[in-house]
Order: sequence, then structure tokens, then C-alpha cells
Amino acid sequence: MPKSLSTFLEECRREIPGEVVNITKTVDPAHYDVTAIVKHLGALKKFPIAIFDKPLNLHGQPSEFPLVLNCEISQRKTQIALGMARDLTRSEMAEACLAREAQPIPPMVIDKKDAPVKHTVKRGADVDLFQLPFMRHYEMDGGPYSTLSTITKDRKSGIYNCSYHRMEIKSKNSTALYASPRHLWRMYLDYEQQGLECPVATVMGHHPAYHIGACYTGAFEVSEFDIIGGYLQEPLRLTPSETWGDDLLIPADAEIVIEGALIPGKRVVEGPFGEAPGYLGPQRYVRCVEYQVRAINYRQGAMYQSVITPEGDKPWMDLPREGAYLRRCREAVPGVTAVCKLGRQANYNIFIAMKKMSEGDPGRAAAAALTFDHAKNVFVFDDDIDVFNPTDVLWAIATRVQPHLQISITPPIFRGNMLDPSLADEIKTSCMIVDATKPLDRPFSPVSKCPDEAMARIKLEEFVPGEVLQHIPLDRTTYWA
Ligand SMILES: Cc1cc2nc3c(=O)[nH]c(=O)nc-3n(C[C@H](O)[C@H](O)[C@H](O)COP(=O)(O)O)c2cc1C
Ligand SMILES: [Mn+2]
Repeated sequence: MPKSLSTFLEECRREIPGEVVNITKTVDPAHYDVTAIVKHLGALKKFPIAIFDKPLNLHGQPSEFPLVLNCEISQRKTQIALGMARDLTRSEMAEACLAREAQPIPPMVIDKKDAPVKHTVKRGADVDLFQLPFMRHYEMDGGPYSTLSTITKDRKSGIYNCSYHRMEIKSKNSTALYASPRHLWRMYLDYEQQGLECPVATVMGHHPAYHIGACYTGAFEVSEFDIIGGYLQEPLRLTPSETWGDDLLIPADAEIVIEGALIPGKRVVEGPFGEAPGYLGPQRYVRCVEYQVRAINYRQGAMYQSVITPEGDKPWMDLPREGAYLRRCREAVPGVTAVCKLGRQANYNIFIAMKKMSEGDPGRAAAAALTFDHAKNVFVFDDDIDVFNPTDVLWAIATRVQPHLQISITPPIFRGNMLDPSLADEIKTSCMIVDATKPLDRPFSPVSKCPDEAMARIKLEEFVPGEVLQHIPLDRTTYWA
């Protein structure tokens, strides 16, 4: 059976039954009920897949579409989503993502009559986005938003692109889509310069491997449906759209796909919007385009998916990017063993671990990180430091760094991220490199430890019997909650 959100949920119900929770009480996603529930759960460090069976739609009436959140969160769920063994470490998972990208699988086209997403098709005057359970995510959001992956196609080469874009729901058949100056924007401009509408579709629910694959950031010329096939480990099934027929294919096994056109020569004000870095992003009209929705396709029993999570949006969707950093840093310095880029603490911060073979290696790896994505502060550690553990990271910064020797600050010459509220310039940023590795060229105190011989010789259970041990409570003191 082709992979879909339902096949993923079934697998999770089997593998991690405690982590799939149906919430049967009515909720109003457009008035923060869902945000509050997800935040309350997050405060308890609980991140179950939450299926809201009875959300209200934007008419304030019961929606026919359940709302599903938190599929792309936690290591175990990501392993299930990507069909990876449960004993893989996070670095191994990031590397496995790179391997998938290196082995893309081309999509296959199926007839509309065989496509589950064509079970119901609403066109023209029947299009009503207000029937969907869209969320207002954060206080002061300009309206209900959806932040799922959007499909466009290059006019000249026919290459498909998938990228995420915030879109504010403006009316029953229009949204305002915001695009950074990347691939979708380049494709849109090419249509706009010809005075043409840009064909577009947005996938509002699919197997999480689709969502993770759609985060791929690579060369313009790469067909991202092939990359998504690599992540799914099967050909992505596509079918013609209503608006553009064979000229714009849409995923046949998605839950809901909206489609239509990005209008040339028009900009729409949207925002503010609570953005992924954890701050309210500004209202904009630059690169905010009108998205006219001309058809909605959905499968029988379709579910609508949202990707907001309680600890910053999309943590595990960044896994492919963590892999991309690992590859780049390792190309610069072969001794690099791990890179942490995923999680709220690692947004604009990059943590690199390495077996340092020469002085200068940390600077080289840090420079490789700074030429990619949105790296701003790069911290480099020896490989005994677990870069995914904030206590380890801060211990090394405290004890292995002489600030006047090991901290370098660049002039503000790098392109930063417009969502970084600390920017003092419109887009440019300074960067910092903290070399927290031990020096090779002068003596350095060894880390104190119990001799390996003693650890192996002394068996704890011979001194503290199991029945005593099991009654000693776990110390729940946490410094980093
Ligand atoms: C949940 C989520 C929301 C995002 N929102 C936006 C957005 O509003 N605008 C934007 O330009 N990029 C946004 N991004 C980032 C890009 O869409 C993403 O990096 C994309 O996959 C890059 O595609 P491209 O390299 O093909 O342009 C978002 C990413 C995610 C995961
Ligand atoms: Mn792209």
C-alpha cells in the first residue's frame, strides 16, 4: 500500500501506542485552543501525535477534517517515519538522510480515477477554505495560517520544487503566501515577467517522510519529487491537478491538496505571524503574493495536518539540514564526528564535535558552517562532548575556552536570517566562532575519571543489590528543563 498519513498513524499505533492520542472534545483551532493544548503537553515534556477529532472550521462549525499535529517530532517518530532502525543515533539518522538524497527515486503518474486524493474535488464557486480547521497559531497572528509545503514547477525546465511557505487565509478562495528569495520565488518571477500566472498546489497532509523530504534545500535543478521518493523509499504517486491538468501534478496519496495560481503583478499584506525562531514575525508585503485557490482535492476521511510544535516549529523536519551541515563540515575537516543544528537552542547556533588533528581545524569547520543556511554562532568541541546535550556544551565552553584566544567575531558581512530579531541591519549579520576544543600545542588538564580497570572490575550489583537499587528513586533534578 502506498505510504500516506494513515499508514504512518497505523504504524505508530502499533509501535508506540501511548504516543497517539485522540482528543474527542470539540476544539476551536482558530482561537488558540489547539496551540494551548500542545503547549500544555509540551510543558510536561510530552509530545504525542495529537489527533483532534472535532475541530471547528473557520465558519465556527464542526469541520469534516480532523486536525493532526506533532507527527514530525521526536527521534522515535522520525525513525518510524523514515523507516530507520530504532538504535540509530541522531548523527547516523542525519547521515542516512544524506544517503536518501543521494539515491533519489523518480515519481510515477497515475490516473485521476485511481488517485485517493481525487475522492472529492471542489472547483470554482464550491471552493471554500473556511471549511478547513485552520489554526491561529500565536497571539497577534494576523489571521489563521497554514505553513505546509507548496509545489511549483519551473516554466522552462519543468523541474518541480517543494518548499514551505507561511500563508494567511484571506478569503474562501485566496491566501497570501510569503516567499524568501529562494526557489519558489525564482520560479514565480519567471512567470510574472511574462505576465503569466504561476501554477501552484499545497499539500495539507501526507506521510511525514513527504514533509521531511519537502524540507530539502539543494540545487535549483534537482527535482524535489525525486528527493521525496528517496525519503519515502518508494516512488511518489502523482496525478493531474484540476487547474493545470498534466502541467501541474499533485501527490495522489496526500490527504488534502489545494491548487490554483500565484497571481502576477500583485502583492498582499500578510502577518504578523509567530515564526519558527520563537518571535512574532513582522507584517509584510514584499514577496507576499496572492494565491487564488481554484480547486480542493481530498481523500475519503481526509485529515488536515499542522506542523507547529511546542518547542519551536518543526524540530525533526530540520534533520536533513543537520545532515547537510555534517557533510559540509566534514568535507572541510575529515575529523568532524557530529553536528547539532536541530532544536530551538540550535537555531542560528551550530554545535560541531571533532577529533582535532591540527590547530586550525576548528576554524576551518566553523567557516564551512558559516557559508551555509542561517549559521550565525558556531561552537566547536572535541569529540568527548555530546553536542546534543546542553550541559556538556556549556561545561566545555566554561572550561576549555580562553575568550581572548578562542572567540572570534566577524564584521557584519554575512547574510543573516530576516526572522532573527537581533539583526541590527536589515539583513546582514556578524558571526561568532567559539573554539571550545582543547589545545594541542600546550599541556591541558586531563578530564578526571575513575580508572577503566576499576569500572570493569567492580560490579555494582555485588555491592548494591538489584532489589535495593530499584527502590532508589531517579533524581529528577533538572537544570535544563
Ligand atoms: C514549517 C516551515 C515553515 C516555513 N515557512 C517559510 C515561509 O513562510 N517562507 C519561506 O520562504 N520559507 C519558509 N520555510 C523554509 C523553506 O520553505 C524551506 O527551507 C524550503 O524547503 C526550501 O526550499 P527551496 O530551497 O526549494 O526554496 C519554512 C520551512 C518550514 C519547515
Ligand atoms: Mn528547491
